[in-house]
Amino acid sequence: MRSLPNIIVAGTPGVGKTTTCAQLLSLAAQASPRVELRHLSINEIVKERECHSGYDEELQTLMVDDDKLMDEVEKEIADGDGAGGWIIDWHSTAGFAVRWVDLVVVLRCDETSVLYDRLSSRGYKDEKIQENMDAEIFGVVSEEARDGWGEPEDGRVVELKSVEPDDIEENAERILQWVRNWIQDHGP
Ligand code: DAT
Repeated sequence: MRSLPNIIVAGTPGVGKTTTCAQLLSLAAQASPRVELRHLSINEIVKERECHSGYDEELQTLMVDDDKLMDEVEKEIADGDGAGGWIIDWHSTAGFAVRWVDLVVVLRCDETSVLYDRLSSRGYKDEKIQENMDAEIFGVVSEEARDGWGEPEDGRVVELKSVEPDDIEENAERILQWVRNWIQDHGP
């Protein structure tokens, strides 16, 4: 049984997942009492443990081997110490077992010009920017999360706006508060 919840912070590239995770981990480390969250960057796992079959030049992305990736993820979050507290930073929820994850936070940036600027400053090609903007407009990540963890009213999927700089702090605070509530509800 986990003593802390596992959370996926998901969303289209550029919505602010890594920035929000960093802020959340920093708030949790400074909190009193401290909340022992740990960051699981799936990007790093894909690269470091070679969970891919090479680089797709057209799409400017690594071709992820989902089976291999999920084996590696399972080693960390399911077979590890089992204590939970993982903040999983990945654009997608695909492949994650529902039982591994207590909450999915989907960050949303519905201001397309803002998302465009963030993606173009990464040097993405126009096609890649367009593909990601379409995914954001159609809410692809959100739909996928709801397929696995239920509708937002069931309480395991939360959509948070990530447009303005203030949203980062606010979202990190909200997620930390959710963690505190979870601890209270599941405590010894
Ligand atoms: P992701 O991890 O979702 O790909 P990121 O955290 O790397 O995104 O953020 C991409 C860029 O956008 C980065 O320069 C920080 C900026 N950014 C993210 N969320 C923001 C927000 N809510 N307000 C202002 N800038 C934001």
